[in-house]
Amino acid sequence: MTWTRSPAQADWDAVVAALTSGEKVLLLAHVSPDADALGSALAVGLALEARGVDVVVSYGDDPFVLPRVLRSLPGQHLLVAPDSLTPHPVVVSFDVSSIERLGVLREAAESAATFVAVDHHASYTGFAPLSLVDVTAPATAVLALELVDRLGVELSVDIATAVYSGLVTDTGSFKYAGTTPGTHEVAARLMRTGMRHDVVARHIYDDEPFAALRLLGAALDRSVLEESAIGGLGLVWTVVSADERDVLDLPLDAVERVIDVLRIATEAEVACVLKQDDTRAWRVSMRSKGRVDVSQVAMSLGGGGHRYAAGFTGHGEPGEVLRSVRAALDAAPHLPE
Ligand SMILES: [Mn+2]
Repeated sequence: MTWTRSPAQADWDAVVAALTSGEKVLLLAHVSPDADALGSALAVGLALEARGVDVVVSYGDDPFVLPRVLRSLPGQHLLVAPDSLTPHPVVVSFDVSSIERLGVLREAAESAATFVAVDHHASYTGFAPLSLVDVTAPATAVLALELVDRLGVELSVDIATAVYSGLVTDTGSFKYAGTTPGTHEVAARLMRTGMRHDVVARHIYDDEPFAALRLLGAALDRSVLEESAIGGLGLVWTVVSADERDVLDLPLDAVERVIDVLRIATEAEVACVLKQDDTRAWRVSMRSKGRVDVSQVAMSLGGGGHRYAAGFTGHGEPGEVLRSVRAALDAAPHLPE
């Protein structure tokens, strides 16, 4: 199934009807939530709260660790850990491209009377009975904003802050190719509420413990450039182990910045970072400048994402995981710039 069109009017109406039916609503971000997933869920959560709906927000991480993106997100009073959740008849997932990305909350979603997915991934698998999916949206947060509007809730500073956090994250601060004039119009509308875009930017991009800088330096220092990889397009990669994080007492999301720096290397079309999580699995992040669709590469390895940014989870020795990445990259078609 391909998802190329905007959601149909009837689907929007059905979702608004479900959310305002008087039933309890559970809004979900994907595991290890980023600002787009959690910002979208919290924005809609705040809107539903304003409408008097009984609503909570969660994500299926076990243990339930609060990610650093929460520093910029309002609505945190809506968060409930998975083990404290009661059954909810209406469940909506945000920015979740495949059912596995619901983690320990998969069952809670699949057993709900109404299960909706709101997403913008080209790799969205169609797992939910009701889908609001637009693969041309630069962020799920844009769809969340439309949902807020359709709920008839006035755009508050808090809702705008949550939406903006997702938008600025998924567009790479409005740098990625998916950014359109419409993206900036959405951003302008959000800013007109008086929200503090400078504070959001600082919390998301410019606020790390000193130890995270040490880790970044070490990860860059050991990075490897393979100029002849991917038929000469070039690959740059590095690895960050769980032991190394433990020594510096850093959570997994402290490694997030490494790929953002690594990907600027001129000689490499694709950047790849292997981050070992606390279960010793490898979370593999990939970034492309556009000549290779890394979402296709990630999907062939059990993950997903977008043309320019994608990832998957690998197991075993890092060298083994890298071999599978190289093989998948070599098999990927070269696209025009
Ligand atoms: Mn997203």
